[in-house]
Amino acid sequence: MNIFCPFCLNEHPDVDKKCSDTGKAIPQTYINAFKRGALIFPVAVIGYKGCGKTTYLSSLVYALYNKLPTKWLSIMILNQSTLDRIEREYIPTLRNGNFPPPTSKFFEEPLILKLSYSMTKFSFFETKREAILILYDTMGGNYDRVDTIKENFPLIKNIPNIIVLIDLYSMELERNKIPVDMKLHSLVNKLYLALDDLDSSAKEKNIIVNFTKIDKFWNMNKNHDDFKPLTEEPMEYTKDMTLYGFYKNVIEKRSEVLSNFVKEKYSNFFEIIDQEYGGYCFITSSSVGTKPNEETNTFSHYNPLGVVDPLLWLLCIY
Ligand SMILES: Nc1nc2c(ncn2[C@@H]2O[C@H](COP(=O)(O)OP(=O)(O)OP(=O)(O)O)[C@@H](O)[C@H]2O)c(=O)[nH]1
Ligand SMILES: [Mg+2]
Ligand SMILES: [Zn+2]
Repeated sequence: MNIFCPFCLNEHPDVDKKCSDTGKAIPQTYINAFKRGALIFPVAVIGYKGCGKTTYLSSLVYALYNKLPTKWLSIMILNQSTLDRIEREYIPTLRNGNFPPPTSKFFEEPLILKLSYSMTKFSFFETKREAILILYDTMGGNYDRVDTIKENFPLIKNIPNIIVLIDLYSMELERNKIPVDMKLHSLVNKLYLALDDLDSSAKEKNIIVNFTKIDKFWNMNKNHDDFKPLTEEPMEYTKDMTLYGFYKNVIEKRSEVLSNFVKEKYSNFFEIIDQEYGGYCFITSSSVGTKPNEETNTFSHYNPLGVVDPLLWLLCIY
């Protein structure tokens, strides 16, 4: 039987137990889950330099352990390198109120983890499911040009789910240099061209637009009509909701509000996503849940908000 390899995202015979491309061992737990029919979700986190990708991924992992009701979902880490990164880098950094250093590799070795969850599509019908997440952190510099996307992160061609992180507040501060709609459009435009050149296609990708660092908008006057949908805090995940029956609706309703906002304000960006990409969803998040001290780049209170929404949406649509 062929196994979908989490490292090169191609197939290898299961008896090989390692990736012939990278030489890395494919964990037996991964192979077993694959054979049991676990859903596989390769996900890339992309976005301009400093938009918050590494902080977001760290917070996402933290939130999977600490913010979601275990009634919804439980987690297993599938290899030592993922455990190392979580235990030595991601969690201690955030728990100390610090941010991660800038990413210096074009893309990091993926985090590989397994989620077990129940999908209650109807109140009387509960199905247990397994999903394997293969999460790729990437370097922001990749997204400056079409050729750097192609050369530095060609794996994107085989990754069906893309979280585009956007630090809208910073872009708005710089709008005199370049209009925000153009800067946003440019990112998905370059990605579109790179995917075509790599013999893939934007139409095959689910794209989740994540307006991150949303804490920066919280102090804004709530009546400031221009950015109103961004001044609201993302919801906490609470036990009394079910993953499918209720929370999916919450995400999709919110996405509709945000998509109207984007359509109105950043129409070129909206149209390329709406017309040229596959499924899409808009969300907001704050990886730290508080406004950091700008001078020291540290924060005292850590409470990630909205960070699991992209994954929950993906789990619900498959
Ligand atoms: N206000 C606020 N600032 C954030 C948040 N997340 C990240 N930041 C800021 O953004 C900076 C960059 O975050 P990173 O996660 O390193 O960004 P990145 O996209 O991984 O950057 P590269 O790896 O260099 O492309 C941090 O040092 C913080 O100053 C957030 O949730 N809220
Ligand atoms: Mg980074
Ligand atoms: Zn491989």
